Amino acid sequence: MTKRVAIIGAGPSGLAQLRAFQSAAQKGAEIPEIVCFEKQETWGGLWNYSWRTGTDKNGEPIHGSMYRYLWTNGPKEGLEFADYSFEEHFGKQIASYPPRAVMVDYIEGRVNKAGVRGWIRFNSVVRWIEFDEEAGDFTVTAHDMERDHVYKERFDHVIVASGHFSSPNVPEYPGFDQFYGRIVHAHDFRDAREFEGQDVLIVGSSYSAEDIGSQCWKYGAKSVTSCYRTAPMGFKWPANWEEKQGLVRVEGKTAFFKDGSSKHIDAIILCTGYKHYFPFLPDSLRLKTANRLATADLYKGVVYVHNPKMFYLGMQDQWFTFNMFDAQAWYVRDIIMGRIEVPADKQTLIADVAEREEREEASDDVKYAIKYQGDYVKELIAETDYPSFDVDGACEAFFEWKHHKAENIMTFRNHAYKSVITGTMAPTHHTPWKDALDDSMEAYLAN
Ligand code: FAD
Ligand code: NA7
Repeated sequence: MTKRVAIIGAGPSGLAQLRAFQSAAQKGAEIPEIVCFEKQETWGGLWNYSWRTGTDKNGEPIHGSMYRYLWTNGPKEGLEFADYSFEEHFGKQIASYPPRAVMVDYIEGRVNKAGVRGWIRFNSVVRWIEFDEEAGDFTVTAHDMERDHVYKERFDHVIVASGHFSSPNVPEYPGFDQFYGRIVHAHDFRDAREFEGQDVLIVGSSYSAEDIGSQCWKYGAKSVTSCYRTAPMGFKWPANWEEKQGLVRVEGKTAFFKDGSSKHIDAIILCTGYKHYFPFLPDSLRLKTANRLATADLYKGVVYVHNPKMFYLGMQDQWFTFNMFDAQAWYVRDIIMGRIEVPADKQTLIADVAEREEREEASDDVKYAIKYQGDYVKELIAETDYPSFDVDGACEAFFEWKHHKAENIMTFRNHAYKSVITGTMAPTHHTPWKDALDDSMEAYLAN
């Protein structure tokens, strides 16, 4: 009997998995029956923009954390699909930090070409998954929101590709309940213009803090104050941006910081990260990990050590994204199709995880971390037929990006890099990022 495989989520990771199976079928292999469950009404995962916050039209928690005017925060040359270049999609080379709408178009282009949309059940929320020890298979309970119908189906394998930047980590500080203004987590941030003319406090010091603060600055906030818990971002900020040590409390419209200083603020944006959250999984199948490069309990970063018939994609903290999801998806496909063998001994799987953790912890250096994840991508693609590409070249693009950010955090997106897939240099964008207020695809492609 043909194997059945369930994929949870049709974001970049789930779509990578569909493309991996389709590519094997295209080469003449017999592939399992694939069912991809997606709770949103379309594909693209986080890259879909929704104005909604809180719950969707069906009452389900909104998945999206994307906001208007988002341009990629790393160069596109680091994430390009090895089997589908930006040039193939757009018919020309494009600038290096595309806005969200351009990225959605690119993501869709590859899967439209592959013709895999029919494998996805949209508006379908996975509610629960159980493993039957005797039968050795999984029962997936799904809710078809269109028909308002809950049903169960059995699968030989489950691949969880539900993302991990959707369920917000929301700390509370003294005085929040009495604050005279808006307090919002990055997950619910939608449009920087809301904060025009305001003194904005950003809590956190990672990607969301940097980019949401920059958005507010670009679209007219009066001032930005960011505060860190562990380490500052340390960029050379514009005159109306100040970075401060940890927040202690707020009182009325005043924020107090660890160094004893205080500041007037109108709004607080919590850029305090996300939680790996899988409400559809029992303890025995649920991944429990921090947001790090060497994810807990995943052999080769994808096989769940406590049940190797179950896989997770894209659960790592991410330097590499789309092409890493591809590397993982091709690898998982080949395990399922019997081309790659997973060691039967659980201790071997656990030892693999321990070795990855130890290697990640060996250095705090950023270049080391980028190379670490690049090496991981290389390790996986060496074992499958995913088109090999110059991963070291992609690491170099990331190193340059880091350098450009250190030079000037408000101009790094004006730089261009060379594609490691086609070897073509990207054009410099026609307008500096800070002046480009229109983030539409038409405006961006007008080079
Ligand atoms: P997601 O994109 O989160 O997709 C998961 C999918 O699973 C969703 O469609 C969701 O609806 C579905 N799903 C979840 N639960 C269920 C369920 N129970 N049943 C059915 N379906 C379900 N990466 C970059 O490379 N460059 C960037 O510039 C960049 N910017 C980012 C900006 C923000 C604000 C955020 C939050 C992330 C950003 N990322 C960026 C990283 C992002 O994680 C990846 O680009 C990518 O979207 C991850 O893909 P994914 O498929 O693993 O997860
Ligand atoms: P990250 O990268 O996980 O960073 C979370 C940040 O939040 C980090 O600076 C944390 O500081 C900070 N944090 C967490 N809890 C607290 C509390 N309680 N108080 C103060 N600060 C806190 O999440 P991001 O949202 O920035 O990025 C996630 C993805 O979204 C990324 O891929 C981007 O591309 C977009 P710490 O250093 O731990 O002290």
